[in-house]
Amino acid sequence: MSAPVRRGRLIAALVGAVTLLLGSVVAVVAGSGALGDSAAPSAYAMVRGLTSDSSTRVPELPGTVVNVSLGNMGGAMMGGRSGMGGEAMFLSVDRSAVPAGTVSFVATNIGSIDHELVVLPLADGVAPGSRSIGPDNKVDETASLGEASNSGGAGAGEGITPGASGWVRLTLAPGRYELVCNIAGHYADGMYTVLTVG
Ligand SMILES: [Cu+2]
Repeated sequence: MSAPVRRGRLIAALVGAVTLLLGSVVAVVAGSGALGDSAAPSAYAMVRGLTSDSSTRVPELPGTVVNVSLGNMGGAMMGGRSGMGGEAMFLSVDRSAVPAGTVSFVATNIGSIDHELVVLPLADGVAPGSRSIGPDNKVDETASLGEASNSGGAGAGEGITPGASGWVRLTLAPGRYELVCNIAGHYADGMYTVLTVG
């Protein structure tokens, strides 16, 4: 047996091994893809939310900027309701007190369902979270000073989608304010916090 023949068989064996290896990698990728589509919708929504987050460009906003995080635990499978006695959703701020004047709110949805930010006055001595909830599962927002509910834009809209941000610029007098999400059921599930303006 000559050397070239031996080398030829070796190459053939290597090509065969590589082909088998590639085949199994493709099978593994295809398998995990099918699993991801059918068995893990919340994980898919989370990844989609994280990737679309970077596509929201928030412009330079005037005054004191308050960053608001809107979110919910449990993902899409929870269907937007906790079923565990509330507090399954949250609305949090990066600062709880700001000077009076121009205040810009940037609301970012880090959850898996739509949310919004509504700014309401809060009377002295009244605890946040104590508003009465109507038959539509919302609180009265007729006294609203403004809202960020526009995905990737300013002001009012149809709700901020997962991963997106909305913003609103307000002029606030000294006092207490309650920041809420007034999508049906969300206030009852814990989406409120206090902002003190002074
Ligand atoms: Cu909400």
